[in-house]
Amino acid sequence: MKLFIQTTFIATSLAIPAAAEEFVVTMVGTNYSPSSINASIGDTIRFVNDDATDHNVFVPTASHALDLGKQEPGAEAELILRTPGGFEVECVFHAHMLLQVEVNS
Ligand SMILES: [Cu+2]
Repeated sequence: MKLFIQTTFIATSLAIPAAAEEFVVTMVGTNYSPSSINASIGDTIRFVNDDATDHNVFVPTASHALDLGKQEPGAEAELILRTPGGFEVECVFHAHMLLQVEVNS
């Protein structure tokens, strides 16, 4: 039983890179800040709405398609990066809000 637990623990550890980073992207002044991110698979982006208005993170790129839904002021949402490649994050409500993300394998 003990051996089984240790083996399971090692397998789980290998699946999650130890150096995974969290990038905090603030939505403020109807902009994403920062406006570009260079990340790796396993990293997380945490979107924090510091604005007085609603936002809605979405990605139209087919390989990374995503819709995090409406975020009210003060709300946070997380995106775990699982697929390599580049994509652009937009906002349903503000066409000029853009965030470039590059995910390295
Ligand atoms: Cu917005």
